Amino acid sequence: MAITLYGALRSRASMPRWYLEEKGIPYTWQVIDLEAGEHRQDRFTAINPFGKVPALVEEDPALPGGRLQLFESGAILLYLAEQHGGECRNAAERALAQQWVLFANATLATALFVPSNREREFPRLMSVLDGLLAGGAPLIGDRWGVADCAVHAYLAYLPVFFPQIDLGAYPHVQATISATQQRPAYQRVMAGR
Ligand SMILES: N[C@@H](CCC(=O)N[C@@H](CS)C(=O)NCC(=O)O)C(=O)O
Repeated sequence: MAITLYGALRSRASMPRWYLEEKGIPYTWQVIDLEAGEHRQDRFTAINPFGKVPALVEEDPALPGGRLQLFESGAILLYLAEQHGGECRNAAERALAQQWVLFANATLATALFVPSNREREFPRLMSVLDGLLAGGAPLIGDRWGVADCAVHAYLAYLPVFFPQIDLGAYPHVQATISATQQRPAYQRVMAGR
């Protein structure tokens, strides 16, 4: 098996990269220079025709055709969790993982990054998340996993992209962000190594 993750620093590639690091899954990190337009060049659009990062390529004789090419951070995360992370062992576990990854990438991301949603939707989601995160337990089961990776990654974006947002009303969200920032695997990814 040989996994290559294509991405850029401070991009959504951080999510699957963090998962790979946490789980100790061997991979090659291939930086795509967005400023230089490398993501629009044939070599990369042959992997993701939409020219966006992250994208993943896995080569393994056991795969159909010996190779898998994937884009969309959520699809990459869910594949890694099932194929290499020991998660999603049955339909119910898979559905719960999908629920949280879709929540993170669709509902939470939209509340954060679409300015018109930030005022109404964001506080509503934060209040509920704050309650769910109290106690620090993983979102699914008793081990850190793909659901935590997806949701916590967005929460940890908050101080980076929106330092002006006051999180004082959400102490458990704040504690989750601090705990995430202290995880060695997260630090390695954020340091850009
Ligand atoms: N929904 C996609 C979003 C991918 C995306 O928009 N990636 C950005 C970087 S965070 C990108 O490649 N932007 C370059 C461009 O769109 O030209 C995912 O989660 O993978």
